[in-house]
Amino acid sequence: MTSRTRIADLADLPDGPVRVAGWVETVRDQKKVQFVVLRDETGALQLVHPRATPSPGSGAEDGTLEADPLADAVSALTLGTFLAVEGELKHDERVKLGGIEVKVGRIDVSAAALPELPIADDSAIDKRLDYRFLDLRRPEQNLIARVQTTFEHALRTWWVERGFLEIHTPKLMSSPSESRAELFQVPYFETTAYLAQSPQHFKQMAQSAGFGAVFEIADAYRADPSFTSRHATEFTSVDAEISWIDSHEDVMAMHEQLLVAGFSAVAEKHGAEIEARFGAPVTVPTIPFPRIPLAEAKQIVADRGYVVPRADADMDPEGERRIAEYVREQHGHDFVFLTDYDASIRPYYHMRHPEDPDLTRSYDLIYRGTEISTGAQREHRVAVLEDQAREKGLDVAELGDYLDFFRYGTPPHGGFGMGLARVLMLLLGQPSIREVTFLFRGPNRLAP
Ligand code: AMO
Repeated sequence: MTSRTRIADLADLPDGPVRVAGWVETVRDQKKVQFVVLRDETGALQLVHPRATPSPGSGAEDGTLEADPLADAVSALTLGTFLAVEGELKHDERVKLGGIEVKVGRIDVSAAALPELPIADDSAIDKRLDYRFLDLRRPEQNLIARVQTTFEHALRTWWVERGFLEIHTPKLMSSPSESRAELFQVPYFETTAYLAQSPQHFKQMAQSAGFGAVFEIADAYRADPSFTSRHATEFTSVDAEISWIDSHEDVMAMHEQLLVAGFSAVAEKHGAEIEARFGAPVTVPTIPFPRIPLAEAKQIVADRGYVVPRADADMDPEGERRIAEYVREQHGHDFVFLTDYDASIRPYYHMRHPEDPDLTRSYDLIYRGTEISTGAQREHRVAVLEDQAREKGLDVAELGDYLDFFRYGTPPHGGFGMGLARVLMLLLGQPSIREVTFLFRGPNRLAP
């Protein structure tokens, strides 16, 4: 392994020889001195090379430059080129970029970039996605990747410390995991397989397996033709499922504590940098998050002048924005659980309220006006589950394996699924999940 000092670690070193490595961000090729800004995954550094000055009597006093192979190498550097540099570190508070610079002694080009980069910082998002590997070099994108890492790590830690098991469920399935809508089918030898729309079936299976509490962070697939800022055809779904709950309230209690753990870790580790780069602080939410039954939320929004188009339907995006506005005004909170959805707009596997079977023990979580999650207590009594499936017009035979999970004993259970990119987009004030997804997949985006 080539030894190198990461740029962020240079400030703590004394003046002296160092080896750094990264890519060329800018070159200022002046007559007397050359400057290169070198960036790595931790920061940017000024490299300096004073051109060789002509020695008296060399015949070069007339303005021609002294032979200086290093200067020629610097002049030849194209933006984006990856290279390693050996040189002398010098602390100098006049240097704007971090008060340090490295005087170049030797350059080893790893791979030179073509002379013209195909995108700039302000290129349109589609063009940037065509060259996502270059787009991801921007410090904002690097920060997003670090925030995602910290957030996921904090969720995992929170779960693992509480005895949850991490599961990896198959993404190739013999039956649809949510519904026949938005379903990708793939040829599978002599038959057809479906790509998992969520780990729903198998995280519930883990309850019947006696695992108690499980989580998974993995891809989910939806053949969703929409081009909104919050829909992808492949997305990272954050899922949890727990046994022995009394109602969806227990799921919400777990969900909000988990998010506080995730947001606290992000605020602590990246809060200052997020504020500097994206202009807004990270707000760690307080517990409990407000909870409003869906019917009441629709009424609140209607009273404030917006009638959700279909009375029997879910909140539409405008309704979500309006209810979030109300919650911000009344409770000073960025989150709201909308609860007790009508059975008619929920999947058959959501448990109904015993005292009002038209309503489910379910919720959606809205963050800054956008849905980030759905959760519920599940119907674990197989006869009731079959009835509810039939009521929705489903072929019970097609659900075969899934229903078997509940035929040999199962505890009461529930859980949620949450879109990782939606959380990051809203947390970091980004305009689209395309900005916070390593490689976005949509109806017209299959490469790179
Ligand atoms: P649901 O279908 O509401 O519920 O999905 C849960 C969350 O996943 C995210 N999501 C998406 N993100 C990006 N692009 C998409 N096309 C997309 N579709 C969904 C959203 C959404 O809130 N099995 C249930 C969850 C459960 O009850 O445990 C489910 O999948 O953030």
